[in-house]
Amino acid sequence: MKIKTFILLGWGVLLFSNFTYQGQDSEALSLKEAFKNDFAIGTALNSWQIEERNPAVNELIIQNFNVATPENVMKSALLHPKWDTYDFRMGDKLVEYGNKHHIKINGHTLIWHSQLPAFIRQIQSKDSIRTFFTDHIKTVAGHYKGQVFSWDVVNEALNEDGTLRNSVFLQKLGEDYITEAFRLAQEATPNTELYYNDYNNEQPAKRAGCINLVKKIKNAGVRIDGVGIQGHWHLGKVPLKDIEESILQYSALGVKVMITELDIEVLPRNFQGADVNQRLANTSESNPYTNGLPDTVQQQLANDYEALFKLLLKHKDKVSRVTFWGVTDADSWLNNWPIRGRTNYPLLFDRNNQPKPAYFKVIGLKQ
Ligand code: 9MR
Repeated sequence: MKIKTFILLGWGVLLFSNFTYQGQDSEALSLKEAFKNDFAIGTALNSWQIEERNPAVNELIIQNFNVATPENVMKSALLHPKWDTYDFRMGDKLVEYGNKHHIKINGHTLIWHSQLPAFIRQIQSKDSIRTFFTDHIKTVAGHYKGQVFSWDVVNEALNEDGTLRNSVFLQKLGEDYITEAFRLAQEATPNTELYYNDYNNEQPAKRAGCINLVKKIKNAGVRIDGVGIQGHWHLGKVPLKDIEESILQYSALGVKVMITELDIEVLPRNFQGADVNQRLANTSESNPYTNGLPDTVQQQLANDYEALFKLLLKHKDKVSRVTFWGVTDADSWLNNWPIRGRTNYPLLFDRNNQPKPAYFKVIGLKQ
C-alpha cells in the first residue's frame, strides 16, 4: 500500500512538473523545438542518464535536446583501459540511446592529455606513444564510424597564451600531432564531422593560437569541420564581446562554431576556465548558497543566459550547436570542481528537475 501511494505520488509530481511552472505551461516548452531553425541544442550525458535511471530527468532530456556529448564514457581512460583492451559497452549504450530518442551523438574525445589510461604513465618511448595514439584513434573512430555524428578529435591542446600545451603528445610526437590526429580520424571515419574543442579559446591570445591550429590543419590538406568554444563562464562576466569576435574570426576560416560545454558558475572562484588540475581550498565563504540561490543571483543568471543566447541567435548562420555541460544543477561537475561538495547552480534546470528563470528567459527569446 505504501509503495503504491509512493508511486502514485511520484507520478503526480512528474505530471504536475510537466504541466505548469510559475503559471507557464512547460509541457509545450522545449529548447530543441524553440531553436530548431537556429542551431542544435545539446547536453552532456553521464552514465545514469544514458541508462535512463531517472524517469523525470529522462523526460527533460528527450523533450529538450537533439544532440548529446558523453560527459565521460568515451574518454580514453574508460574506453581503452589496457594497452590491448577496449571497453565499448557504455559508449555503445549511448549510441543506442541516441538512436532511440533521435538524439545525435558528438563523440568526446579522441585525444586529450587528461583522463588518459593509467598504463600511459608507464610508457617512455616515443614509438610506443605513437602506437597508442594511432591505434586509439583508428580503433575508436573506426568502431563508431557511421554511429556518431561528430568527434571532438583533439581537446584542450592550447595554453592560455596560445602556445601548445606541454602534454605527453607534444613531448613525444612533436607539434604536428594535432594535424596527424585529424588525418587519422578522417581516414577512420570519413563521413563524421571533426572538431577541435577548448576552453577560454574565445579569449584573444588563446583564440589566435586556435586560429593558427585550424590554418595549419587545413594547409596540410586535412579536414577540420568546426571549433568548439566550451563556454565555462562566470556570473556577470560572460565575455560577450570576445565570444562575438571569436564567432566571426573562426567562421571566417570556413569552419562551424559551437558552444560545447556551456555552464555559468555562480560560486566564488578567482580564475576562469576548466583546467581540471586546478583546485581551490575549501573555506567558510566558498559554498554560500547551500539553502538556495538568492533571487538577485537567480535573476542575474537569467539575464546572463538571455544576453548570451541573444548574441548566439544574432550569429545563428555561423553557430551550429549550443551544448550545456549537464542537464540539471544536481549533476553539474561544478558541484565538485575546483572544490568538492559545493552546491552550484550553473544550468537551466534546478535540483528538482524544474526549469529555472534562466530557462524561461532563453526560450522567451523565441516566443
Ligand atoms: O564533467 C567532467 C567530469 O565529470 C570529469 O570528472 C572531468 C575529468 O577530467 O571532466 C569533466 O568534463 C570536462 C570535459 O571533458 C572537457 N572540458 C572540461 C570539462 C569539465 O572539466
